[in-house]
Amino acid sequence: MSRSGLLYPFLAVAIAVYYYAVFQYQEGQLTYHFKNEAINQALTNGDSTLAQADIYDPMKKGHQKLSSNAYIEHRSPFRDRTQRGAENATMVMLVRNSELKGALESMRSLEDRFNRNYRYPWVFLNDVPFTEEFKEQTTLMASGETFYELIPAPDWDMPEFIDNDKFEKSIEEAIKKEVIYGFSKSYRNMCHFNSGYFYKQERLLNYDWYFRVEPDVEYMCDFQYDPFTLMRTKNMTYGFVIAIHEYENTIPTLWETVEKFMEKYPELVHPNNSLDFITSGESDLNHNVPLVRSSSKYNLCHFWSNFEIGDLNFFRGEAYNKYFDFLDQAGGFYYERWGDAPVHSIGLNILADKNKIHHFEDIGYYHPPYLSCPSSVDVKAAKRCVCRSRGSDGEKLGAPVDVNVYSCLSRWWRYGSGKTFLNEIDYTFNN
Ligand SMILES: Nc1nc2c(ncn2[C@@H]2O[C@H](COP(=O)(O)OP(=O)(O)OP(=O)(O)O)[C@@H](O)[C@H]2O)c(=O)[nH]1
Ligand SMILES: [Mg+2]
Repeated sequence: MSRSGLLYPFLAVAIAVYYYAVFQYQEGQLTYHFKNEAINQALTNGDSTLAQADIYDPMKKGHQKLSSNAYIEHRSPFRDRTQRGAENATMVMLVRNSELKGALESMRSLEDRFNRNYRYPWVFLNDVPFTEEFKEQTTLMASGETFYELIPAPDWDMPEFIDNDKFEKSIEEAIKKEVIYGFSKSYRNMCHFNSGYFYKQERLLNYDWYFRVEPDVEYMCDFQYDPFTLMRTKNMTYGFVIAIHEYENTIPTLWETVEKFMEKYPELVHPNNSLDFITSGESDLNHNVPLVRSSSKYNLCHFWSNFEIGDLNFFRGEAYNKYFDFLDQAGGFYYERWGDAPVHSIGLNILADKNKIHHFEDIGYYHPPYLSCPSSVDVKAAKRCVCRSRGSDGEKLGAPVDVNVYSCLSRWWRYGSGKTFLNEIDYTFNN
């Protein structure tokens, strides 16, 4: 055969090979496309068996790796956020967008130690809208539903009846006297809001119980029970962990205002109140060290309100609201720097039955600069406590605050609902 005679069969074979290759490639692409579609469909339908069977296997020869991370088990969209805990309760965090990292740290700790087994919702409150980043990251950290609420301006801003000049002067004065957070106007709004408005927020009207959480705190022991259920079944109103003294220069006229309130509304003072807790002054409860000086009958003791588990109906009730309105009208949230901790606390000490206030002695808790941790070795082991020895600033932390001289806990044991012993709770090894 001549050379030119070979050319045509050769061209025919080359064209056939070319078209075969193109066909194979396209079929491969199509199969790949449909396979991805099928996987995506399966993922969307929640069919994880099919999805997983076809997901990228790095050991399989020639198995194309998807250009997304779809081979990672696709959890988030199907994550079941249905509440498992039995109570009509929520976590609540007032927080700024800039505190996202601290919010995540607190959430991580509370979810791991408690909420992952109960999936109670989280309600986030803010005086400005939450950023998408804040919402996305906190929702991924939460086990339950999440809600993001913008506080209405009238609930956050300084009330109109406050005299602005007097307010500005009080800020200058507070700066001179080095009152803690005295320079900050927003801190005053925050304390005012936490004292009289958090429980009025529309979202919280759906719930009976709240657990207040702040950014940058840590829960250091497993809960091992639902504190909301404990509160309900033991008929409690309010739970705290730490009780300490307030800085007197933040509240120069708070106590006289409280006394006026009690004179005006004697019928609201509970017959089984815990006024002795906040007015007694013997120093044997303080290692015989003189008490923090106070110029009024108020000994400055209060429950540290960055941790609270409470009955929202108590705060929404008539007695507390008359009390808050009375204090509000006196102006001390803005002319002084009244904190929500002494305001909540004194309200409870006057208006609630002292036996309905519960000291959570078995929740290890850290809010800089103090920590509280169970002292029993057995309880610490059974509840898997890891009590921090250093603060978030790296400073070595002393012993738990509970029985140091700034703590008011011993006074609560004498004048409040008494001391319960941890070994009344069944933490034995075999149960
Ligand atoms: N949205 C919002 N939240 C605030 C503002 N100021 C304070 N908060 C929140 O209110 C709570 C109390 O404020 P903190 O700054 O922790 O006050 P504190 O506990 O007395 O002081 P620290 O020792 O700094 O923790 C925290 O949950 C804060 O995130 C504010 O201006 N806007
Ligand atoms: Mg704080």
